[in-house]
Amino acid sequence: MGYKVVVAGATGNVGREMLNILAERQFPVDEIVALASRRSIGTEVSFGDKTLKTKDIEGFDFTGWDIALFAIGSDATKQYAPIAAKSGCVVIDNSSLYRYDPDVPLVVPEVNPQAVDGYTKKNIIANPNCSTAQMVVALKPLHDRAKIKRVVVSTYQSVSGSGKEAIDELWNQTKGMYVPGQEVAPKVYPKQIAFNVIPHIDVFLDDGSTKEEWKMVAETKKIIDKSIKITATCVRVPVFVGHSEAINIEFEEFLDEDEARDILREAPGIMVIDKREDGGYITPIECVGDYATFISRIRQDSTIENGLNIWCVSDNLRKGAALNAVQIAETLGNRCLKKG
Ligand code: 2RA
Repeated sequence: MGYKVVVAGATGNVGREMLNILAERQFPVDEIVALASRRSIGTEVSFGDKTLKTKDIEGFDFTGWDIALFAIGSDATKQYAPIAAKSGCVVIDNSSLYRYDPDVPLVVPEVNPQAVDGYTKKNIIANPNCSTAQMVVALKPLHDRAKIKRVVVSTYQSVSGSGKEAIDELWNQTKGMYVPGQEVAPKVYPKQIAFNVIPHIDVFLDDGSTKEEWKMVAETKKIIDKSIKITATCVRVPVFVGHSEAINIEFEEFLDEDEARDILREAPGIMVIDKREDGGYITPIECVGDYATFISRIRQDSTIENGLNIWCVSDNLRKGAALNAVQIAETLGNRCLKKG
């Protein structure tokens, strides 16, 4: 006995990964359907060793379906999530639309699994932003041991966070640097991304921060503890998949680096790779396809009384999106949604 599962946005990077991970983790599926926008109907997508033909999300009847994983962006989510939720299908949404709604749980299963219990208010559960997900996995076990006062984070985010067009732009722009006449002008990004970094993700806000930076602050407070002070600088880098983060943490009390390393080694979802030698740390190219949130460069920050620095890397399409969504479905099933 399993669940009737919908994957909406099945032809996008995240939607395809949702199908891959549902199959990899042998999520109990009795029936599955892949939905896409009209322009992608009929596109074939893989679900383990099966091939699914995508159907039109427009007019789809969600009645009788148990769980819908949404990876369709905020505008389409606004249109279809209420329809699905009203039909009795629990929506696990990867867009930012519902993340800040007090009646919608925002969940990272390693951090606040109990929050899924609140899904009944709107029959919707929100997936956090990719750069938030990996950070809260790293912060929570440390926060439980020595309450976190303040976080300063700089992110190095891959282009896959912006979608397939951005991946193509990095690839073609890089090639174009070597082939005269094949230069590729910036389109997805305001400036060249090949051999460059761009300190601007999402829109600028009145205070000079960007919405991506605001998301990390607001979501971390909702998921872990609203008393934590956070400041973020989010940067786009010429990497295809894998977000990296340099995280500086100030605690209410001293936490020794060795104890922090031991805590992280035992924490759910974390892989510590931390040797003070050439190659003794994780890099984004090594995290691709993995489930783990990797932690390296664990060291005291002696410039403040109770400081610690860590380096955090994870596959933004997996823990940052599709894996977290599937883990929410697993948690929902284990805690409150009976099968079949
Ligand atoms: C990005 N976090 O990396 C945003 C959305 N996935 O572009």
